[in-house]
Amino acid sequence: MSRRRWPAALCALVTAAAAIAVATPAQAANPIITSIYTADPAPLVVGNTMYIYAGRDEAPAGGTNFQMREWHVLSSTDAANWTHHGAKANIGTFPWAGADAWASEVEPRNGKYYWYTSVNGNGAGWMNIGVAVGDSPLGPFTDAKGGPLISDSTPNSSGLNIDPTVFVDDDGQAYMYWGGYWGPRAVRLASNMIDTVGSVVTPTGLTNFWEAPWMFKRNGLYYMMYAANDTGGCVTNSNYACQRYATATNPLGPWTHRGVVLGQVSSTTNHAGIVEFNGQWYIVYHNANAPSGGNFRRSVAVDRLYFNADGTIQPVVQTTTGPPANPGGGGGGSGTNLGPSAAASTSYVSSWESLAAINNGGTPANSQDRSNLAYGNWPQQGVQWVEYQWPTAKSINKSSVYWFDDNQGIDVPASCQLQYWNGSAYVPVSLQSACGVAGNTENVSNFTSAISTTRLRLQITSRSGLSTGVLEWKAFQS
Ligand code: FUB
Repeated sequence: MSRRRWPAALCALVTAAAAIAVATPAQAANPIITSIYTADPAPLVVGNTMYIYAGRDEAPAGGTNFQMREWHVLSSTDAANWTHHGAKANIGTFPWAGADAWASEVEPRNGKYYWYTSVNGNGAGWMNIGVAVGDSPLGPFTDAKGGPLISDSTPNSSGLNIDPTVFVDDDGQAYMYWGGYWGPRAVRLASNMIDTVGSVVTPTGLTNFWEAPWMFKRNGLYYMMYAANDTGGCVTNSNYACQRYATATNPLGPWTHRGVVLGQVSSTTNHAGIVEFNGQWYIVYHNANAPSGGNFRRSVAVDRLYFNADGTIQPVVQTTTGPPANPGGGGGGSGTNLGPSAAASTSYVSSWESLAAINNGGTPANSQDRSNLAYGNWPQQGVQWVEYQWPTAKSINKSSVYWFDDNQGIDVPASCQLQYWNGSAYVPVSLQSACGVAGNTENVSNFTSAISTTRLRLQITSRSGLSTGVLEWKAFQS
């Protein structure tokens, strides 16, 4: 696959162009958006919404190189009907960069959203990894670091420092994988999410790795999907790429190659992400199938992804229809909500608020909605908790929490943790992604496997100088 460098230029124009923000519905079909060309999609689930962060292809018809200056965001509450929110970051977001808004991924942590990007710096070397940060999935995003997180001068960096994928494990340790030109790399990230910790390592076992890693965890097993371009079961012509995958029992490997997830697509590049949403798994990828599309005019598509009972992944069936609408059940969970049948307790409740709010079955309109009571713990700060207790053990595989924010002393928390009583102690529930702290939405937590317990606890850590509250907390029977 040829890649040509193009001169760093036009930053100011980029900023102006990206300021045109739109929120328009897109059709339920593949590609999911055809009003512009989009590429390198990275899905993220926050509450009952799936977001896709994607680059924009602006090459003219017949163009022979990438022209990419912006990163756009789409969202959906059913994985079929998509809203285009426009460009939420661009090359101008990074004052030290000059061109090439290539693949990116957003990772939430501590109530913030970190957008890791491949971008061409102005200085020596070519591609760098930058990181922007915002307070919501839609930003606004600003440069978090003032310079690249990874560059050609990073010891043991990849031959092409592109395509970051960031993963935060249950113990809070964050990892970043990235790389191109057959050079995968990995490094630990600090809890501030904008510094690396320790040495850059070269992971082993990612057979035929070319670029575009995507990391996730399911049932305690780590998965790494990545683009390969070999002709030994991957593609018919090595100008194209497929998505292979490997698994590991340690986040830094060693990895064991498992096969092809997504075969050759109609564009030469192949870049994808995998996510669980409303109880089903999806792959988000790009192809050249939009009208007048091409290798540098790509478009994002979404399809279902299926696991076998042994944890291996079935090869994806690429469709033109996209997946059927999956709005989830009961707003954030599809099983029976065990909250209303539980006895609730808490470390502290303000005398004018009500603990009964958390399991009285309300559906808040937003985080300020007190119409069905509100639980708050002002003036307490730091760690507080609410708990459900049942007379007999319940099997639970999902939780959702709607945070209270009174725009005064109570705000969404800095972090949260689900814990359960194992008969002798409270222990953390293993979640498929970090406990969500977004306002104005249900923060759904899928457990990596169902737990059986009589007591489920939601531990809440406040933001500095603030207290916390809950409007509704659901615990779903598996
Ligand atoms: O879109 C530019 C580059 O092409 C990405 O960074 C790669 O993953 C490939 O899709």
